[in-house]
Amino acid sequence: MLDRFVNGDPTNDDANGTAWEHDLTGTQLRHGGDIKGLQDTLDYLGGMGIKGIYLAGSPMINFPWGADGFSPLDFTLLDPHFATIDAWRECIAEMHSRGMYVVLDNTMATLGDLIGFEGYLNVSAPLSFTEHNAMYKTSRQYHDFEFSNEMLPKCDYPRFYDDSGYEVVGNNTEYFVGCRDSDFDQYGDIAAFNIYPEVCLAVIIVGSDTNRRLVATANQQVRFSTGSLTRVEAICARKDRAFLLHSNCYA
Ligand SMILES: [Ca+2]
Repeated sequence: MLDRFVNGDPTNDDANGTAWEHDLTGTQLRHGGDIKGLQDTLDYLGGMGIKGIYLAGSPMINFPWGADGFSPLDFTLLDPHFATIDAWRECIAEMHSRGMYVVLDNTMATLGDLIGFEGYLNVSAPLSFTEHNAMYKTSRQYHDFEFSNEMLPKCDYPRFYDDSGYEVVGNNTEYFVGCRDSDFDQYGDIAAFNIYPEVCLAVIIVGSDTNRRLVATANQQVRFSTGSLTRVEAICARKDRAFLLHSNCYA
C-alpha cells in the first residue's frame, strides 16, 4: 500500500483540500505515502535484495479518503495523492535501471461507492435473480460506466459443468429471467468477504453475468485502464478479481 509506505512529497497529502483525506494518526484516512517516497527508498529495498514490488490498489483517482486505492472513480486520471505521471515514469525508470520490476493494480472489480440499489442504499441488497434497480447515491457519477434498469427479455447464459467435468444439459438457468442492459451486475451486494457461501453464490452469479455477454463499453474501459498503466512505463499489471471480467478483456 503506497499510502502507508514513505511520504516523499508532503505537498500532495491534501490534494483534494478536504478534511476527509489526510490524518497520520487515523486508520481510515490517508497517511501520505507516495511514489516519491518509494523512489527515495529504493536503496533500502534494493539492499535487502528485493527485485519485484507490487503496489496494491489503483494508481487512478480515488475518493479523497481512499487510501488503499480500491475506490477508483475515473480510470483516465491519476490520483494526485500518489504522483504525477512524470514522477511515476521517473520512479519506474529508476527501478528498471536497478533491475527491479513493478506490478501495478487494475482494480476493475472495486470501483468507488457512487451507485446503490433502490431501497437498499444503506444496507446490503439481497440476491435477486432478476436484478435490482440501480441509482446514483448523489449527483456525482462515473464518466466511463453506465448502468441501466432496462430489462433485456432474453440473454445468453454460460455453459455450466458439474463436478465431474461434464456439461450440465437442460434448463440450468430457470431462475434467471432476462438481464439488465447494464455495464454492471445488479444482482445484489456481497455483505462481507468472509461469508463464504454468500461469496461463492455471488461469484457464480456475477461470473455468470460477465461471462454470458461482453459489455462493449466495459470492455473498452478495461482495455483503456490497462493501457493507462502502461503510460507510466509499467510493464506488468495485476487485474484485481480477474474472474469477474470477460476473457476478451484480456486480448
Ligand atoms: Ca505525500
